[in-house]
Amino acid sequence: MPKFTIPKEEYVCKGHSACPGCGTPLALRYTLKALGKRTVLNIPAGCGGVILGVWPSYALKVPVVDNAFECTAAIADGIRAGFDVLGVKDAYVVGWAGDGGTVDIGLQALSAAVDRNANIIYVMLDNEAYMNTGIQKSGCTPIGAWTTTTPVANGKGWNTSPKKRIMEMLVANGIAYGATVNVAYPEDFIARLREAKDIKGTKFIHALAPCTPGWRIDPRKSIEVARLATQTGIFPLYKVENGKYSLTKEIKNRKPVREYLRLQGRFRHLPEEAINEIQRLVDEEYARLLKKIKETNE
Ligand SMILES: Cc1ncc(C[n+]2csc(CCOP(=O)(O)OP(=O)(O)O)c2C)c(N)n1
Repeated sequence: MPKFTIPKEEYVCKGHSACPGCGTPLALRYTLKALGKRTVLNIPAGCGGVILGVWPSYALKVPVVDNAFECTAAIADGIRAGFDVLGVKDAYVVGWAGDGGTVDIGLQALSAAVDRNANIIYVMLDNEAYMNTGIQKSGCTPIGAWTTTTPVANGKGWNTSPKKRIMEMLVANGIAYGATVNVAYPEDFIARLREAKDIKGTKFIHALAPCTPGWRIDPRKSIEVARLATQTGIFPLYKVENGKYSLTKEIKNRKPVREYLRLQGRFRHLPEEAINEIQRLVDEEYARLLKKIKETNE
């Protein structure tokens, strides 16, 4: 008999309106399996806000506050403060925003919450663009990707700016706990949330989740693609606790980034030299991470 480590309870119901192969419902399920029913989600505009349905249909078993884009972390902190006044100690408050709603639009409120060490969990659902409004580039769009605002024509035009180093920014800002998670690794995803929930202060979870129309992938390959992001080292799984970095998923032999890129239409245009350059950048970034792990644990 296999030993199941993932809680059976489901807090995301059937009938949500996410696209087939979307990573967002999985990330929501894992988050709520880890935190349980005494959780309030606080969601701004983006796919996470709209796939849950329109009243009287609603696909979650926990309450959601639908907030303005810029203030996810501020409102989460406000709810926490209200709970504290009321003496509610057993509930978790989660800010849940997309990458656009975090690294671009909601960054100021998030940084201010870290300054106050607000006792909240902030999950950034990273599908690497503004997907809900039609695949525009965000600060988390990777180098090489096609988006509607980085259109490719005549062998050029794809996104050339690197992903914003949001974890680095928040570590420099003094975050209590930070971790990267990936919907292709549910046990690890749940373990990080469980770890985060008992730490006092602001916790940041950077969750990678594929968007099938935005990444131009076969919905049936969504998890395979997400797993390759970690297996190639493009999206390493690690955490930062008390300033100390550690890998949460060791990848012994990293696969070539080509395997990840070639499954996705958003990278289809890339010539061989661009793929080699992306490989070089990923190797460089991975080495930086290993160095940080070494230095912060000495
Ligand atoms: C202040 C404000 N600016 C712009 C919008 C329009 N808008 C709605 S959803 C969205 C994209 C959200 O992207 P992201 O946060 O990455 O989430 P995703 O849709 O990819 O899950 C935008 C720009 C808005 N609702 N409010």
